[in-house]
Amino acid sequence: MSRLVYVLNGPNLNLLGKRQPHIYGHETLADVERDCQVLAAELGLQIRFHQSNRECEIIDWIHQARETAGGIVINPAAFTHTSVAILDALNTFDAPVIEVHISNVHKREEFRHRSFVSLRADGVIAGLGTQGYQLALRRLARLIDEKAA
Ligand code: CA2
Repeated sequence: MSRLVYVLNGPNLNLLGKRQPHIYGHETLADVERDCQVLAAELGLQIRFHQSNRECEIIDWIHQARETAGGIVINPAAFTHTSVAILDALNTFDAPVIEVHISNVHKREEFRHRSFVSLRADGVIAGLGTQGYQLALRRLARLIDEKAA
C-alpha cells in the first residue's frame, strides 16, 4: 500500500495559534505541519499537508488521494458537522481514514456532537490538542505496515 498520506484541514484552521488559544492552543498550523513532516520521516511516510476554507477544494484533495494515497488524516473543522459532500467523497476512498479534532467536541455545544465524517472514519481522535495529528499518523503507519506484512 502507498506510504503517501494526505493530512487535510478545514475552514478557519489557518488561524490556529492566532485566536482562541484557550480552545485550540498556541501552536500554528505551520507548527503542526512541521511536526507532522518530522514524524512522517521517522515513520517512513510521505505527507501532503493542506488546509482550505472551501469545501470543494477539500473534496478535490480527497479525489486526488483516491489515486495515490495509503491513508487520510482529516480535521474537517466545521464541515465535520455539516458536510454530506465530504462524507460522500471519503466513502469513495478505499484506504484508512482518521478524523482528528483538536478540541473535545463532545464537551462543547450540542451541534458539534454530530459528525458526518465519523460515519466513514476508521478512528476518531478528539480533545488531545494538536498531538492528535501525530497520533493519527502513527496509527496510519501501523495500518499500512500491517497491510504490507
Ligand atoms: O476541535 C477541532 O479541531 C474542530 O474541528 C475545530 C473547528 C470546529 O468547528 C470543530 O467543531 C472542532 C473550528 C476550527 C477553527 O479553528 C480556529 C482556530 C483558531 C482560531 C479560530 C478558529
